[in-house]
Formats: sequence, C-alpha cells, structure tokens
Amino acid sequence: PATFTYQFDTPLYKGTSSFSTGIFIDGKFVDGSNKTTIDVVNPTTGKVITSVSEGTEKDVDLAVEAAQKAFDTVWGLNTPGAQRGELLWKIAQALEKNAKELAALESLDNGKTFMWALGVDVKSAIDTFKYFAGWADKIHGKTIETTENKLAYTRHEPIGVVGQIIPWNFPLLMWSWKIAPALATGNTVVMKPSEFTPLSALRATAILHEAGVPNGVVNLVTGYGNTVGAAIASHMKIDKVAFTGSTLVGRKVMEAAAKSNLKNVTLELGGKSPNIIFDDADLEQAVNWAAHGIFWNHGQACCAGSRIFVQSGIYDKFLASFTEKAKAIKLGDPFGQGVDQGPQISQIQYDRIMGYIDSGKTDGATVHLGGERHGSEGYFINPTIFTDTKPDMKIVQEEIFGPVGVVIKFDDPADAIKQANDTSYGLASAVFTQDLNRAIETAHKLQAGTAWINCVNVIDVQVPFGGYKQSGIGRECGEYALSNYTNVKAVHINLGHKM
Ligand code: TXE
Repeated sequence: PATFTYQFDTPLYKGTSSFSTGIFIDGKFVDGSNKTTIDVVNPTTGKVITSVSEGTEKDVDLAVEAAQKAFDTVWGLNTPGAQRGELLWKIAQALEKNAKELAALESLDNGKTFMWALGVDVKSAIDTFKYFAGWADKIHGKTIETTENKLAYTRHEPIGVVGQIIPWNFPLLMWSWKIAPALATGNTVVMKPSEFTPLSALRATAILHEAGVPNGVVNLVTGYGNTVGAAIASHMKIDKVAFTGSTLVGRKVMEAAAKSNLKNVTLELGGKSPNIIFDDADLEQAVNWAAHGIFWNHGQACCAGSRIFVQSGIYDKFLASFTEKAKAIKLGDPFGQGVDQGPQISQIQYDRIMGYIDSGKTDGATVHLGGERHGSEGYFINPTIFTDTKPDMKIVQEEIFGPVGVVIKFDDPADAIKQANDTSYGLASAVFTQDLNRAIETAHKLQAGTAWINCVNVIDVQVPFGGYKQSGIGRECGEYALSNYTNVKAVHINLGHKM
C-alpha cells in the first residue's frame, strides 16, 4: 500500500508524518481487496490531502479471521489481565511520544485547532489507555451465596471479536474510547474509522502495533459506512458491535445486528442538549461555559449544549455578553496562532448546517448573530445565535452539529425543565445556578445520561458517558464501559447436594 508523507511547517508545529494508508489486518498494512481508494480532504482548504484504501466486505472477513485467530491464541484468556494492562500502558506512552504529530494529523484531517487537538483529543486518548490499563487486572465477578452446599460465582469473560465503528468529530479520541476498554477486557477488534477522517486512526494503529500489540488483536479497515460499516454490523462472527455516530445509522446498525446474529449492540448517538441558566447564576461563568458548550469543536460534539434556556431576569444581560463572546471567536487555519475555530468537517456537513440556518429563518426565528459563511475557501461557518424560536421549530428539535445555538427565554423553572426534556434525545444537559438545592433538583429531573452543574462539555475517562432515549444504549468510559465488553458466566459448584 501507499505511504503518506506530510511535512508540517506551521507556526504551532513543525515535523514530518509518514505512514501507510492501507488496511491494517493481522499486523500488516495491505491494500484493500478491490485496490480502490478514498480521497481524504483537508476541510480548511477543501483540497485533497491523500487517499486511503477502500475496504470491502471481503476485507472485513479477513480482519475478523485474523481477530479470531488472535483471540484464540495470543489474547483473550491466553494473556493475563496484568499483562494486557502493561501493554495498554505502553500504548499510552507510545501515543504520548507522538502526541504532537497525532494532534497535527487531527487538525489537518478534521480541521479542529492544533491546541485543542493536543490538549483534549490526544491527551484524553492517552488518559483513556492509562485508565483502562488499570482495570485490565481488576476484571472479576462475584461469589454469590445460595445454600451451604453450593458455591456459585461469576466470571466476566471477554466476548471475542468485537466490531467498532467510529465517526469523524473526535477521530482519535473515539479510536481510544473504543479500543482501550475492548483490549483491557481481553477482546480483539475490527474497527472502521470514518471515511472523512482516517488519518489519525491509521497512524495511531501503527503506533499501537509498534508498542507491542500482537498481530490480529487490533485490525483497522478503512472504508465507507454502507459497505465496511454494514459488513461489521451484520457479520455472523462478530458478537458485539459498538457504534458512535448519527441516530439514523445507529438504527441501521441495530437492525443489522438483529437480522444477523443478534450481536450485542452499544450506541452513542446524537443529542440536542439543554443548558438551563437561572437568574442567580454567576453570569460571567455561565456565558463562558455556554459558549464553550455550543462552539467547542465547531459545534460538532454529540453533547453540545445547543439549546440555551435563560431565565428572564438575566436574559438581556446574558444575551449581550454571550453575543460578545461569540463575536470574539477567531476563525481561521487550525494551525494559526490564536485561532479558536476551524472549518466544519465536510461540504456535506457545511450544506446541512446552512440548511438548518435557512430553516430557522423560514420558520420565523431571529438570526441574532452570524448565519453566514466565513471566508471563501474551506467549510467555515460563523458562530450563529438564534432567538425568538418556537419549541416545534427544526432548529430547536434537531441536532444541527454546527456552531449554531438557540437562546430561549423562560420564567418558570418547571417550564424550562419540561421544555428541556421535550426532545427525542437524552445525551447531556447542564444547569447554572448558585443555589445548591436547585442545581441538584434540576440535574435529577433532566432526562439525560450526563447532567453538568455549573459547567458544560467536561468529560473525564473515569466517568460514564452515554445517552437516555434515542441518544444511545450503554455507557462508555468509567467502570461502566467494561460491561459493554464482557459476558457474565455463572458457575455453580455442587458441594454435596445428592440427587
Ligand atoms: O454520520 P454517520 P454522518 C450526527 C450529526 C451529523 C450526522 C450525520 O448530527 O450531522 O450525524 O453525520 C458509518 N452501517 N453525528 O452522516 O453516517 C460511517 O462510515 C454501519 C453525531 O457523518 O452516522 C462513520 O464511520 N456504519 C455523532 C460512522 O458510521 C455506517 C458523530 C458515523 O457516520 C453506515 C457523527 C451503515 N449503514 C455524526 N453508514 C456523535 N454521536 O458524536 C455510515 N456508517
């Protein structure tokens, strides 16, 4: 397969990156079985950077075969947890050694700023391997009391070959969130990165291999969703699939699982997260966090605080400062000094977001700020704020996945909570107040897998993350993630009960 070599010569990072753009199966990079490729576009310029192998259903079969062989011979129950943990730690160290290069690839391919990529995406990916390294030798069941003539206990066994399909908004972080817990629990992996952002996953997989992961334990098949992704979801020899992406495709993955071998499914899908700001909130902090909530990663975060409910007493002041904050966001080259916001990921997403902005206008909402393209090349959209919305408008109901927030005035706290919960999603939520009782009461009433109090979009690998309602099934991160990747076996031992 071809090698991609890129010379970064930017104010924030100078260095060379060079790696194979093939499919990674059984410890080797190979061409896809059709020998075709997929172009990879730089969203900052809209120009092609390189191309990667386009995998096929046949390549998924080969990857599953390699993963099964590795599971049966060198991984799974063949390798003690402590040894798996050691290897996960080594992966973390190897990623750390190449942190700047990985961040640069993320900025090049995804468009997020280099500083955020380094400080959040790469750092959290490293933390994820370290965290799950610690769990690898602590995966155990329970002994269960029944009667004195029986010993019953459970074992948490690896599932086997697991399929993992990840999106483009946090390419390296999602790679780590999927691979680390799967390896810690003893599974082997067949993963598909997004066709929009395969570069960091390719480089990181090569690094992981160099760190000593045996052949076949992690396989990476680059390709499209409706071919490679669908083949993973419907594979008869994959007993578990973990997916992060749109609710639309999550449904397809679950359907494919049901129609094939009823494989276990975990889903991390979209959101339309509410952020409720009460009159007694620390205004400056609420403004800063609310801006981070919706504009971080250019709004391309599943947990983005996209519906901002503000109590009437501080509404005008909040809107004025929030607008100033949004206006101050500097758009530009993600490698540029002091740049806060890069481009959206693709022409498709750009068009989609602009479509939502148009629908908001047509439906009668006010474009309070932004609403237009930034610059003349790449997929940049200015931070956008809508006001005067109605609850049934598309911009209030649907995930826009761009730097577009709606600010909604409320009087009655109960009404704000009701509106906040009036969505098919339930990924995250936030509340801003100085009143401890009100904060906790509101957090408990919000129907979401995460409730932030006086902060937004703060994610730690130690803490579970996942959705209520149509935002998903299962939890990633934290101890909870381990149960996605283990089967529980109950063992009954007869200690003298005669038939
Ligand atoms: O996602 P897709 P898209 C949301 C967000 C965004 C919208 C569309 O609202 O605007 O989804 O983005 C693979 N079987 N999120 O279309 O298609 C695909 O190749 C199996 C939220 O880019 O869901 C990619 O690897 N797999 C989200 C992955 O699914 C299939 C992150 C995700 O892409 C497939 C991204 C199929 N039939 C988008 N079709 C989040 N939860 O953070 C596609 N894929």
